[in-house]
Amino acid sequence: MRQMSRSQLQSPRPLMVILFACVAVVSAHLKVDKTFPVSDATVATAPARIQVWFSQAPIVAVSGLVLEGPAGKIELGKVAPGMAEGKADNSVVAPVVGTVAPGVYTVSWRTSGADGHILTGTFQFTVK
Ligand SMILES: [Cu+2]
Repeated sequence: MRQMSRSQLQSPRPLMVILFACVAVVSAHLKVDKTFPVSDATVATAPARIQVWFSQAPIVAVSGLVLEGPAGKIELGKVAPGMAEGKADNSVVAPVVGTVAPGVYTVSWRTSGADGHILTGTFQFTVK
């Protein structure tokens, strides 16, 4: 019995180590640098693509973009790594396949940085 309660007392220690490790990991997560269309912008013409740039290289294989407007989901093409001057530029991009009529649109993105943790977010833009 004594042996058992001693090991139970010691059990919080590994847990604390894990919690501290998580705090360190969270601060290393990628963040959104910029988007196309620009977040909260009102644009005169429907965008031909949706693109999100991050603070570090996104893992494209686990990345997703969803475009949703007043009429529901708008079809997007395959998500690909964004390129600038022949190099991957820490972005993911998808061509807009469906018709984007005037209205307020929400983009939902999903990706991961080097540590493999899935991160998600949204931004909005308006087509007038
Ligand atoms: Cu993480």
